[in-house]
Amino acid sequence: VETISAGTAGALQGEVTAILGRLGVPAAELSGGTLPVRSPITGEEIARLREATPEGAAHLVAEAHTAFLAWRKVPAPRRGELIRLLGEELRAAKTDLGRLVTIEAGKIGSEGLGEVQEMIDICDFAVGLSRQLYGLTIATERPGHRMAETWHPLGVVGVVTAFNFPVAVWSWNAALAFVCGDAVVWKPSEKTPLTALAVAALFERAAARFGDVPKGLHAVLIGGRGVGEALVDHPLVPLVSATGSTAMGRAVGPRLAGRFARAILELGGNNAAIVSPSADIDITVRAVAFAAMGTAGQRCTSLRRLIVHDDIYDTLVPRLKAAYRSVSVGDPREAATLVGPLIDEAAYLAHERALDAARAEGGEVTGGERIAVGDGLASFYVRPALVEMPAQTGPVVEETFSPILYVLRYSDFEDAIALNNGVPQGLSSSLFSLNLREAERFLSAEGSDCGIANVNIGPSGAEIGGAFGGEKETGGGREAGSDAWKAYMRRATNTVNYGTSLPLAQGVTFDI
Ligand code: UN1
Repeated sequence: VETISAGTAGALQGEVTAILGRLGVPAAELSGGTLPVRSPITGEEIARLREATPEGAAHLVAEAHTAFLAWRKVPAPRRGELIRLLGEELRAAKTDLGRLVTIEAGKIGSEGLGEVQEMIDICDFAVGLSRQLYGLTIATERPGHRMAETWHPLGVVGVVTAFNFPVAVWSWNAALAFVCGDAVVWKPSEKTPLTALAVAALFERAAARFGDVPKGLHAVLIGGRGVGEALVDHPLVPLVSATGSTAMGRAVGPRLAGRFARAILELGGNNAAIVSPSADIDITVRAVAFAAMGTAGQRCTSLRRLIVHDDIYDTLVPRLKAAYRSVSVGDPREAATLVGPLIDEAAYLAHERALDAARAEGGEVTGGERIAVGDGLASFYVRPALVEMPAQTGPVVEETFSPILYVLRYSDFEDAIALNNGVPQGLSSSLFSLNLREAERFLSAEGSDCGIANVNIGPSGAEIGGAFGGEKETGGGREAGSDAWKAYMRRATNTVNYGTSLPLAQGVTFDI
């Protein structure tokens, strides 16, 4: 076990209480409950929150539904004003909230701040959207008729989020849902409830400035599976947007389908990058380093598989190994750190299991070992692992939420695409190539089967302007930009007869 300097551990609870106080969460809310909250930086307990009960969750959903009935009558551009104010609150709170993300989720400083920036960006997007909830006018086959579609608010949207983007994923959903005229009930990860309380307090500040936001339009459910199930099963929740593991999606999806509710599922990824002989090596090394090691491999878009052409393998892989050996792993509060901790012990054990399984399949592992940071007992830091694999087998086809990059070889581009697509998950993918034919092939219908396909950038770090999500076991949902807003509204098709006769469609006659 390698040991790295401790940083300034110990004072985390005080800092958290102070930050939350500034953001509007009273200290009294942070103790006396049953849910311990730990910082992955040191493993120390930073709060102990009271948990909602399933009955309490049902009550908050009912209240949110009542709020929705009022909110849906507010004109959409006026609803956009609430999100404009939320964006202002987030700008003012960016340093504090970013720091809280660092403390609670273990992200390095720029990534904690980047997550808040992603929230600000989606607020801006949603404000513009509030004047663009367009429906179509459609040519009708009948004289004297007009056909159009109208988008109406949907209802209470359940939002279930994961620890790794504890606040941005809420914002992709909530900013759109509010301008679409919906209410939101949020079940954050049990591992990151403090950032959720902070965001809820900022929302309340924006709501107070707005003036007449109906009570209960936004609610947070702190707790575990029981409250999540109460949200997912509630008949007054027509849409649940859930981000997390494929296992979670398998539990949530059928429950929603059973009551014909909508689901936006953003589940596991197992993202690959193909490196062609024509690739710009400097760009490739930097992109791979960020995508595979950044966020300690704990993004759903993290790069997990690298598919390298034989002709470039011996140039690229040694450079990557050097980067893996030298990358700074440590306390994410220190400016020089690039790789912070894993979220908890379970994540570390999964990391170890995957590396053992890879070795058993003939994998050659560089790095991957645990690193003691501070006293090192209750925190779980690892050196990112690069694993040269003989074939795409065993742990390579699974998502392990840690910084493990499996490296595979190819000689034929079609085989590389087959490897890219040859896993159950379908979130994100990249190609590094300066060859136009390869690039267009990769992006074509016969290319990558993922929801995100990139050229000469890594698979992670998407902007909010595009629709975000993926296919197959990733769940098929789309969030954030493009026309993702349509999932948060219901569409009505309207036909109006302004003529003096009643022609029936399809030439049907029915003369009485
Ligand atoms: C996630 O990991 O759940 O594209 C979301 C990205 C980020 C979002 C990741 N904008 O990496």
